[in-house]
Amino acid sequence: MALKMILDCDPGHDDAIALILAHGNPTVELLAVTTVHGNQTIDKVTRNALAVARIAGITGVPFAAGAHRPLVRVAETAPSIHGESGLDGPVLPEPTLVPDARHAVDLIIDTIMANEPNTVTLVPTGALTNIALAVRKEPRIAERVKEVVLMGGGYHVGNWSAAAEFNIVIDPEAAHIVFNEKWKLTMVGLDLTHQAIATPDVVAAIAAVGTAPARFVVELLAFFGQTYREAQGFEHPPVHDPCAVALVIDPTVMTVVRVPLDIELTGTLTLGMTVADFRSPAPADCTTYAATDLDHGKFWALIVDALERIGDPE
Ligand SMILES: [Ca+2]
Repeated sequence: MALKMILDCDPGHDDAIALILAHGNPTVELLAVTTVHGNQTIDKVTRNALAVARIAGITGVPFAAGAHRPLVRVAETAPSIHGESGLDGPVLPEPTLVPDARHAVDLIIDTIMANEPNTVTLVPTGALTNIALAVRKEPRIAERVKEVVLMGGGYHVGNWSAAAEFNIVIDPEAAHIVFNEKWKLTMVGLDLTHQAIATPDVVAAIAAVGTAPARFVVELLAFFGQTYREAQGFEHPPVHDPCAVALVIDPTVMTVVRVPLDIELTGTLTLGMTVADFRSPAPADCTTYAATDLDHGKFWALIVDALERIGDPE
C-alpha cells in the first residue's frame, strides 16, 4: 500500500535530499510539496524546491508556496548553513514546473480532506508555520491525517541556541500549536539526525550511482559539509530532513519512544526548546513520540536506492 505523503519544506540542502528520497522511494506516493520560510526567504526556497523537482524528474505533483514569515516573530534565515540562495553549491536549473495557484495552507487542507481518513502523513522539514495555520483554518485535519512526522527539535541538544533547534525556534508559537494537537506526532530531532552523518564512504556510495541527480547530491553534501565544519564544528555534515521521510518509509530505520513533548515559549535561554518529559512512563493519552537511535547503514541505503531508481531523468 502506498505511503501517501505531503512534504512541507524549506530547501535547504537536506530538504532537497528529503524530496529526492520521497520521490525516488517506490512505496511513497508524494501527494503535494509545500514550502515555508526558513533556510531562506519563501521566494528562494520555493524556487529551490522547483529546481530540485526538475533535477529529480518530479512531475504531476502540485507544489505550492506558503507562509513568508513566522506567526509572531521576525523572519530569520540561515545563510551561514545554506548560503545566500538557500541551496548554494550546485548550479540550479531553471524550474519547469509551475507552482499551484493555491496557498500551501489550502493545498495541505485540500489534500488531506480529499483523501481517505488516516492515509496521509504530513512530513514538515521546516518551520511549522504552514502546519499551524492549516490546523487552525481546518481543525478536522487533526483527526484526518494518519500522523505527523517532523524534522525539528531535540530532547538534549540545540543548534540555533544551546537549547533550541532552528525549525522550532524560528517559529516557536507555530511549533506550540502543532505539538499540542491531538494527532500522532513524531519528533525526529537533532539527537537522531546528528547520527545521520554523510561520512566519506556515504558520499562515495552516492557518487558511484553516477547520475546527474547523484552528482547534485554530492555537490550539496560538499557545500553542506563545509558550512557544518565552519559554523557548527562537525567533521562531516549531519543530514537532517531525509531522516523524517525515512522513518515513514521504514519504521525499523530508527528507534522511537513515546514521550510527552512541549515547546518552551517564555524561557529567556530556552525559547523554542522541545521539552521531553522522560520522568516516568508516558500517560495513556500521550500522542507524541521522539526518535532516538538511527540505523546509519539502513538510512543511507534508502538514499542510494532512491537515486538508483530515479536514474537520469533528463
Ligand atoms: Ca529544512
